[in-house]
Amino acid sequence: MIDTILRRGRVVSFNTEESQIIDIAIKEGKITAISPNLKESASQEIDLSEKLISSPFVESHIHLDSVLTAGEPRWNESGTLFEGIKIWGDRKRKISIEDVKNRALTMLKQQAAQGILFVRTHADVSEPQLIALRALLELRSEVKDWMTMQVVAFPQDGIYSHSQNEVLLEKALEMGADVVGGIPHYELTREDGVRSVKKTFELAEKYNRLIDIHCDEIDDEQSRFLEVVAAEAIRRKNGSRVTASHTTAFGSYNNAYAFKLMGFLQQAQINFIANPLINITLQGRADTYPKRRGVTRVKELWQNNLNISFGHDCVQDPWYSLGTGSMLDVAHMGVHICHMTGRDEVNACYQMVTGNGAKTLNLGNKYGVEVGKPASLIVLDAKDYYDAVRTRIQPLYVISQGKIIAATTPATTNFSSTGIIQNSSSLEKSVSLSKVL
Ligand code: 17E
Ligand code: FE2
Repeated sequence: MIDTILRRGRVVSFNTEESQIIDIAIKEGKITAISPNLKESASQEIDLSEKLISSPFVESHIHLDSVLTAGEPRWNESGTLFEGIKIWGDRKRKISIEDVKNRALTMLKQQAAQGILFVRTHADVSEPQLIALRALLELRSEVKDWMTMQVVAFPQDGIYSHSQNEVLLEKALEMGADVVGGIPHYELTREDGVRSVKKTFELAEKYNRLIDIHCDEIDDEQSRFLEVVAAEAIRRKNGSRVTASHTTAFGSYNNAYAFKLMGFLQQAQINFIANPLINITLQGRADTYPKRRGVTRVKELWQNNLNISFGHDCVQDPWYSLGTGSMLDVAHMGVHICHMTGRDEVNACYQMVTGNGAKTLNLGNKYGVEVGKPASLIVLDAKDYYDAVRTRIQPLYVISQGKIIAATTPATTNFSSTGIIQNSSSLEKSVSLSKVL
């Protein structure tokens, strides 16, 4: 017996933009059939009325340990990365397991309601108790039935800036972090930065983990650790397991160097993550006019067939006091600041918050709307991907591993030219989350 059938949903091909109306059968959390007209019946049947079915959103880069702390203990007045690191340094002296778990769980529910079912979060491991890491590892197992989390051991203050940080990073891997991080541009010297990249690769090999390095997150055109990351990946032939996050300095490199580097990046086949909302706000702060956009060469990386995804990076924290967690907000900002306004380019930006993120996270068979895979998908009231980016609409349904974990009733507006509105209660928007949360 089939558990659930989703009737008359619309799938759209990324390549041809052709759409097809299909039914999807779900049994024991998996997709068992996809066909235009399923004969079988199920205990739960949902008519999707030709609404768009999409793979879920993937949040490939967020710091869940610092979410929802904006203003604590003070506001970031300069708007810079470095003031953010200072403020977080003060805030993290007061963190507890409960504090981190409560804020992170609130965020994960908000993300799930917006169609995100896969999240890679950084956990600051340059804090002697490793509280953020412990909290996020606990949460990773507590939410696994509805949300897939990856935790990066991220040495926010640098690996060599403090004698114990190298030990803490390795301890974090022993404790079960999925990914090794680094922050070479924030090490005390260029040499320490190079050494830190090598250390990250050594640890990844020793513990068989993925790599995600905060790399060249600065407007300084002399910040050139991306070439070191690429060189390590070329020598070790592990590019698909490596990610360079931010790489904002790449936007400031001269074209002659950028062109040479692009060739090395193609050899390395590493993944990239840009964070448009945060890159446009944290970078350019030392400029007068014209001010740089502070974002990496997203369009050129995409045109060179390199895998690039978009992340939110922060929601209401010392680095960025705004944000809702929506990946469509992120894609929308990406379209603007990366000049990705062509039809194919907007579609590409949608892929940067879905399939490209899945590739970065090495999700493999866990991701995608296909027979035999987990039934994890979203339903959007949008004509196509382009329309979804334009409207940034919240999903009608979010289905995780076969269960409907969130359903949203769209807001309706009653318009009256006479100024008399009959029924104002229908203006209310409601979001319901099922018991699994
Ligand atoms: N830490 C960092 O080094 N860079 C960032 N963008 C954030 C935290 C959010
Ligand atoms: Fe980050």
